[in-house]
Amino acid sequence: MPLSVDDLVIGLRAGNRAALARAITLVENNGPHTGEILQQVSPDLGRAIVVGFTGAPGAGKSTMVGAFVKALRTRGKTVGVIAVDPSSPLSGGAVLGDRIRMSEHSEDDGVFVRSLASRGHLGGLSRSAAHVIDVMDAYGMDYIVLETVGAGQSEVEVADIADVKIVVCAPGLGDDVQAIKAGILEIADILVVNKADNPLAERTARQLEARTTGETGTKIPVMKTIALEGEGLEALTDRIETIAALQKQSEKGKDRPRKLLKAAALEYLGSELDRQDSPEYDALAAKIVRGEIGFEEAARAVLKIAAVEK
Ligand SMILES: Nc1nc2c(ncn2[C@@H]2O[C@H](COP(=O)(O)OP(=O)(O)OP(=O)(O)O)[C@@H](O)[C@H]2O)c(=O)[nH]1
Ligand SMILES: [Mg+2]
Repeated sequence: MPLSVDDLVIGLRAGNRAALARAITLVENNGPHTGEILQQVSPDLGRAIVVGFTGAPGAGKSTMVGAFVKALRTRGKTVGVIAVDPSSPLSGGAVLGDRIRMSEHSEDDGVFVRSLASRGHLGGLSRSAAHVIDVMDAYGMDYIVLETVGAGQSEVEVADIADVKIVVCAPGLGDDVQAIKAGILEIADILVVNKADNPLAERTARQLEARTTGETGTKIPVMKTIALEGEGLEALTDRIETIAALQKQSEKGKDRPRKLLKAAALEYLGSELDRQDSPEYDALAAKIVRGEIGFEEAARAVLKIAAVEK
């Protein structure tokens, strides 16, 4: 590597774009120097506001992220964008599409876009995203925007890293609202029904309003947008800024390190369990099959075994 990590971090802090690109490449796959870079930037972290957009494929997330970036730039804010590519080979084109859609910002120094491929296993993706967030934060981005498809557990985890979580829905869900992956709607700070140019949007918005109560027991606000035309994006951006400001003041705003710790612990435990070839696990599994113990009890026993064997 031509530059030392020290020089790289100096460049990053000074807002050097090449240093940003380089640092992201180094940390996104947890390569060598990752620990050193993250350690050196750690005093700079926690300034950026991380906004996650998640939702079903084709709901309009990328279009909305593009419009959101535009709204933020008009307000003089700098933005890093991380598009998380689900592992499906079908999505190769979507990522390309994302790049093209973001290209009106490609000449803009205040915007930096990076796509992450979800190689490897669950948890690896949230770690990669977390690393890239840290690097963008240290660079001085005011906002960091994450786009993820809300299809699997790993995407829920990635979305969970965000300070402000937006779930994007398309109109005409009907009874399918029930089918939206459990746990996705509940994590939202704001639910957005996009494609409000579709007459079904109003009904979908009302169905969502009727159904959703957030983690704190309060109703989750439902907003409508036409991302393609930028309609509703000013109101959405206002709302995001308000929620972000409140969170930065509250304890909840300091949650990111805790969430990352949880993700790291789960990932660690998962890989330990995958590696384990213990007859004790087999015995527990057999007991579950015979109905002698429940899953929760067995899981507690597994944690004990894992702790002892370390
Ligand atoms: N009618 C209408 N179409 C929209 C709107 N927003 C986005 N679209 C279209 O919906 C399609 C999907 O939009 P994307 O922004 O790629 O959706 P996405 O959620 O990022 O899709 P994936 O990343 O593939 O999951 C595109 O053809 C968009 O042009 C909208 O407000 N109204
Ligand atoms: Mg997309």
